[in-house]
Amino acid sequence: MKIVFATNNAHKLDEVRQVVGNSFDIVSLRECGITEDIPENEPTLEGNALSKARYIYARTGLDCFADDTGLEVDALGGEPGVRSARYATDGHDDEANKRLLLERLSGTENRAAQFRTAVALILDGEEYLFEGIVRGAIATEQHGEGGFGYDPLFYPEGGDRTFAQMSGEEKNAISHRGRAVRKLAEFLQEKI
Ligand code: ITT
Repeated sequence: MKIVFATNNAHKLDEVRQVVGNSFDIVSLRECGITEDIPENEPTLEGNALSKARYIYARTGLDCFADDTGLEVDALGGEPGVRSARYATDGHDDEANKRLLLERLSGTENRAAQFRTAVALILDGEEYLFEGIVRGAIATEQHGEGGFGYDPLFYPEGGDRTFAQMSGEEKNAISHRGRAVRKLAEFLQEKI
């Protein structure tokens, strides 16, 4: 089965392909010839995931899914959340985002946080949502070179390594995205 993943983030594409293995043929936007930024102006992760999937479905007419992910920090009332990509600037400046997060949490003892992923699927014109959450804590400085985005600052619960200190497989086994995409894959297995 072929399904389009509506993302411009190459790291997400790698992670999702690793999770689904050979069970599905995940087609990238580049393979569909789509290079523009997909609008994400909704106030929730679910809304953005749906709007990205709808945009690609309207463009291609193909079954597709999208992922919207946010880092939700308890002491910041769930921020940066849906604004995680544009936390520090209008663009996707990971280094500035991480700096701002550390600044906002400076001197804060409660470092509890979670990553949350909403996956929206459009299959035969019907819409479905899946969620994956991992609880953890924000580090006081960056650790590790792997992963992407906020990974060097996130210790998943019960671990002493950040996501950026783990292999892709280790991250996927417990991550927000791994969890949401395994739900998606199970659902698709039942449908085909
Ligand atoms: P698409 O919308 O094209 O899928 P994106 O990079 O814009 O890609 P999001 O809006 O979902 O994706 O990302 C929100 C922010 O959270 C962004 O700064 C990412 O770097 C970060 N992020 C997303 N998933 C992450 C993960 O698994 N680990 C660390 N940071 C992550």
